[in-house]
Amino acid sequence: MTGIERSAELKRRGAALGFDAIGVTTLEPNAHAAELDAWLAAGHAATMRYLHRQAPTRRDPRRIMPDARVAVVTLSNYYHGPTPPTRTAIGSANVAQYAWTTDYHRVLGRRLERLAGEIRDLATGAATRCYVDAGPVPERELAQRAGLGWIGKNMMLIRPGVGSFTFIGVVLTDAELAPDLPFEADRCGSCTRCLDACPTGAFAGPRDLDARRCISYLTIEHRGPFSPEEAALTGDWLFGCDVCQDVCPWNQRFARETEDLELAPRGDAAAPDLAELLALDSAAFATRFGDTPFERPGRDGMRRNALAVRAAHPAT
Ligand code: B12
Ligand code: SF4
Ligand code: SF4
Repeated sequence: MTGIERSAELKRRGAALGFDAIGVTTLEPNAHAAELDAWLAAGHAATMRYLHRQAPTRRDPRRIMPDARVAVVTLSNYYHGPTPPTRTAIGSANVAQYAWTTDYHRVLGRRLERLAGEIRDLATGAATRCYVDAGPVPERELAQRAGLGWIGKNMMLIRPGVGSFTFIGVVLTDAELAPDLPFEADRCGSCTRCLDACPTGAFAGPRDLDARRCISYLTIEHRGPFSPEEAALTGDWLFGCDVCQDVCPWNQRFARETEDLELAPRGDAAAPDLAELLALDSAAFATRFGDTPFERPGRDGMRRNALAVRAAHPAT
């Protein structure tokens, strides 16, 4: 089997496993390492120190697995349809759509392992390593290079006909697989909707998000209490934020509800009741939300977020 035939067969098998798109790219040094360095130097990573530590590897992804020849990059659509602007009036608060389901690290981690199994079946003896939102892997960069879409001004990987409500997964391998052409076009054009709509003014410029002002960072990655300014920034969002994706015309026109049963929405995660959430002790929180993305900030972080929403909406 040639590399071209193997890539084509792998994409067929990957589609059968439930991936919405698959591309292959080689592991040259990151063409946008300068942008990464400038972003880190500007302090836009906030307290995410691991991004500074991982920078040498993100600049040169071959360091992750020196024998790897290619990255097989996957997209999984998690869109659940248009959302109301706020739900605080009925006693819950906004949760970003990616967190409405069982933690995607688990779901896609398992699926990527099955894809890795297919790679080993097509190339006997091949080594494989799977990543989803973990490790020093420049996932959006690799997805763009694998031809899956372009990087929008909101920094999201956007795929024509699909949009940006997608998870990215990566399998590194030493198997011989033919790479795809990179997606070179920038289809944002003169649009600036995402930059203008961000409720906290978190974009310092196109493709330059200052995490210190980003609701997603504050509600998910920030540790410890909020300052009064940070609490005011989070507004109606209990966990994550979708505004810069919701307003994007490529999502408004093309995003379709996922049919992926493993990513089906769960009511308790999509619209948690604030009073119930605040009443949970650590053990009850772990039982209820231990397999969801809420586990990342944990019970204390989610309490902090819920109290910030309450402070903004005393009636809830
Ligand atoms: C840290 C992180 C965050 C941080 C910082 C976000 C940011 N914009 O960097 C915070 C907590 C804020 C965050 C938020 C979100 N995140 Co996040 N996050 C990550 C993580 C772990 C690292 C990203 C990173 O390195 N950022 C630093 C910047 C500088 O690097 P970068 O984003 O890769 O950008 C590269 C390109 O922009 C390129 N570049 C720069 N200029 C140009 C110009 C051109 C022309 C080109 C082609 C490229 C290019 O250079 C950069 C460096 O290589 C990745 C997983 C991973 N391992 O990559 C997930 C990841 C990016 N997040 C993801 C998601 C889903 C989200 C949220 C939507 C969640 C939510 N709803 O709340 C938001 C979206 C916010 C936003 N608009 O970016 C997905 C994105 C999927 C996609 N389709 O793009 C990822 C890939 C996880 C996954 N496996 O699915 N996230
Ligand atoms: S996720 Fe929300 S707060 Fe963060 S940049 Fe996008 S719109 Fe702004
Ligand atoms: S809203 Fe406009 S500028 Fe922002 S990512 Fe979408 S197309 Fe690009």
